Amino acid sequence: MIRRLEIRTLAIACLTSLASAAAQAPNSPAAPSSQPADAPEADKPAPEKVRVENYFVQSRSTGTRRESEPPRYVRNLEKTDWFKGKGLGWLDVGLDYRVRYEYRDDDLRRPIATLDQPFLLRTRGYLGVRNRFDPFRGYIEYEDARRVESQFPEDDRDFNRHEIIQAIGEIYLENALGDQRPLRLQGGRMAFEYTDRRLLARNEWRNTTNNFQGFRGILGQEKNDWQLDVLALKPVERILDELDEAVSNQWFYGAIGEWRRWSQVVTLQPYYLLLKQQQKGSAVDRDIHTVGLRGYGQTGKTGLDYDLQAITQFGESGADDHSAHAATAEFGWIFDHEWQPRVAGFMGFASGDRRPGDGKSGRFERLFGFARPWSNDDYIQFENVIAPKVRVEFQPHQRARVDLGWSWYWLASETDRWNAVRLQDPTGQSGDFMGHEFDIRLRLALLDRFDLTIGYAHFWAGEFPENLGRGQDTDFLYVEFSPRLLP
Ligand SMILES: [Ca+2]
Ligand SMILES: [Ca+2]
Repeated sequence: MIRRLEIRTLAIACLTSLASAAAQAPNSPAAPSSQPADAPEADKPAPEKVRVENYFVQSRSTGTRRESEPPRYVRNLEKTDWFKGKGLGWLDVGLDYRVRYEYRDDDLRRPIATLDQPFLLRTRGYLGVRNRFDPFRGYIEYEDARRVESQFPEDDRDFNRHEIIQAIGEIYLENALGDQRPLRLQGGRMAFEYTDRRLLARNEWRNTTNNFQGFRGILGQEKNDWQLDVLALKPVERILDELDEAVSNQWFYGAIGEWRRWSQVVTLQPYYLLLKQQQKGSAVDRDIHTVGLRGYGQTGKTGLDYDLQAITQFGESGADDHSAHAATAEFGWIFDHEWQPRVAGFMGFASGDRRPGDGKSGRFERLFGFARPWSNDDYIQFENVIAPKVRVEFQPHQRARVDLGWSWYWLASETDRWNAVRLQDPTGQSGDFMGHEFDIRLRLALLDRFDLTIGYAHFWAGEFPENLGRGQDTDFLYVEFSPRLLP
């Protein structure tokens, strides 16, 4: 109870400081952003046309940087050493490899407490055609994901051999909505990330990739002052040794807006998402509506940045009425020092279900998000959780970045499940403290084409897992190499 009160005090303090930050924010009209956009597409100069102002601002909050489209490992052939000047600027090509050694001692997600030391191997390839047969464009991405040296059975987190994870046909109308405001209509299989990646993500940390099949319309582009993306898709089920298939009894719809006109102060992302599931086997009929608003930005030269989000859900889940909520808030400060240290505080909440069989479904539906920013041990998902965090990051060298943090985790409802660890006490007698975690990571760009990441996390189990027989601490160390294959 005392901890709950502390959290409430912390949340109030967060909101109060937001209000004062907003009051201090410069009220100037938006100027174009000086920060370059992620996407290679957006880097493209606009010859013979008035260069459109770039309104895009990247959030500084932890782990929320979206993968670009095409992904970052993809290069335009005109910009590579080998193919420069060969007239191949209409071809995007990518080759990517990653190997990660993991030392996991007493991983609570496993049914037994033991040491496992797997190697995770991932190979990806990408080919994209644009600017040549416009308005027709096409993109294809291959992935091979596998794991060796583990004592546990294969699963779809680590394995998906020889799979086409994207195959998109596109109609691209460059100035359909105004100068440099394209309209893109896509059909096929696709992988993407939206907002802060907590609800929709490719899941870059994991060996396998989230993807969908269906249709997407993209109105505008990243540098425009507004953008609207509409989705009508079926999630793709990963099948280990066979070709993946669209989930037959699910549809996923969405409308995701971005308002960047005021991006010097705030970028606003309102969105509506609908997951429709039909009864099949043990799956019940579900209609889960999600309405959310995220706002992030930086406040002038104060060094303060913020990232705030509120989400509500309603609908039906089987015979139950669904009503769930979630919110996240992060505030960071960058100090004036050559290492650019940033100190941040985060607070996250997602509701849990109060009581099984009471006709109400209260557990937040996490959809298709990226769980990694919640916990380095992959223990926490965006449901039934209260999680405050403190983080520090700095850059001691041009080629080295360090970040570390401490996180605490409580169940939002002590009668609901801790899903990643598969623990639940419907009586609520086992407490609500899941545990706390320290993590540290060093990222090195060793050579121009070779990245090395070393990370460590320690998890101290709290009263909830202890009372249910899983009170072991967890040590998790990893070393990850990823060479870029195209010069
Ligand atoms: Ca497959
Ligand atoms: Ca219930």
